[in-house]
Amino acid sequence: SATPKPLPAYVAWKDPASVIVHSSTTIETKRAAFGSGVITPAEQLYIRNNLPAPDASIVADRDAWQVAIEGVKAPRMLTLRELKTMGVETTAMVLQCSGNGRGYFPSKPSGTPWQVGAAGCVMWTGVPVRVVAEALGGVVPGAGYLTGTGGEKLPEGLDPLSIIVERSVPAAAMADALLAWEMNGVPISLAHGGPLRLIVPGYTGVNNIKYIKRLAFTAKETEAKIMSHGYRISPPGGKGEPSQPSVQEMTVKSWINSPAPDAAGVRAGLVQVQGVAFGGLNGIKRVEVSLDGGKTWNDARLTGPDLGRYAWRQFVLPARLPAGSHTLASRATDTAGNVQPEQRMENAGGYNNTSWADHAVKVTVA
Ligand code: MSS
Repeated sequence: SATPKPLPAYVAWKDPASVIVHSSTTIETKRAAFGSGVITPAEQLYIRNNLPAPDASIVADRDAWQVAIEGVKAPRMLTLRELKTMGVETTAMVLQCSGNGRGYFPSKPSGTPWQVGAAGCVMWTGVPVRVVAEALGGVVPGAGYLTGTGGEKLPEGLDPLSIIVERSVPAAAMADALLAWEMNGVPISLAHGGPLRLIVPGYTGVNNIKYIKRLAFTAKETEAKIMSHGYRISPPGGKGEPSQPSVQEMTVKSWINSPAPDAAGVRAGLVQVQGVAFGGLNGIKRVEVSLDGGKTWNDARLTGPDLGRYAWRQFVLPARLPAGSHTLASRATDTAGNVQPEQRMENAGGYNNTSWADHAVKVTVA
């Protein structure tokens, strides 16, 4: 239907004009709402919850929040108050849902048909996970994974493993991971995982556990269903299995935000073609823009501050567009030389869409 859904109560503070409400737990930033600055304001940032958000009472006394640290020599509970005494770091990072771009899969995989807006670039402040591990005597030998558990209350009568939000990432990801309490300079809202969130830079959204209640260095991946069968790269038509690759590290991607696909009133003449590019674990070396659907490419200029390899870069190509229809596309290259592919990698869940062709923008210039 054409009537937009209203914002649910726990995110009533979001800007309704900037977002598409798919459901109470899936809210996307409109492509045309992304601005030219590097940081995405909280009011515009997308929302994805696998379970309903916990009660707001968990952010009433933030410093009292407790997280269990396990798989270290001296495992214990730590309060947020204690974590704040242990160290502090700020990292800018692209937070992107694993299914961002699913809406461009012609196979229409089940799940939210996100276009570009299940992503944003945000600043996280917290204590580095490695600092916490060192303070507790170091990681136990043989721990190959970092496992985070979400603090949602689980519905009764169900096998907890079938529903709990618990994910494992390779322990190496610990190098830059944070236990974060601020987002964009203010305490993390409940909707984005306050009071405390695990941040794993360079990894897709699902690996960044909100309201984290347990952080464990483990020998194996968690057996939670969201890990073993969810978020797997399955062949088209197939089902998720533990043997398939998990959706973890992000790879090089870019898209144009302005002019937006449905932009009205683009006038012939000089146009600033703008968008964002990021490399997942790597920084961005180059962005090219095509004004003819990918036949020819021009080097765009990176604009704004470089907030590190996990942040996105804004880019611009000033272009003279004559009246008529144009297909604009962008193609990014990361610092390791990986080039954004033309085609998506087909998979049943509609994950990891980095195709520049899928993200191309058709505009009509008057
Ligand atoms: N966490 C928790 N705890 N829970 C849930 O549900 N989800 C995921 C992450 N984390 C969850 C968590 C997802 S899935 C995502 S994207 C993210 O988160 C989002 O975020 P925000 O803040 O935006 O909402 Mo896909 O891959």
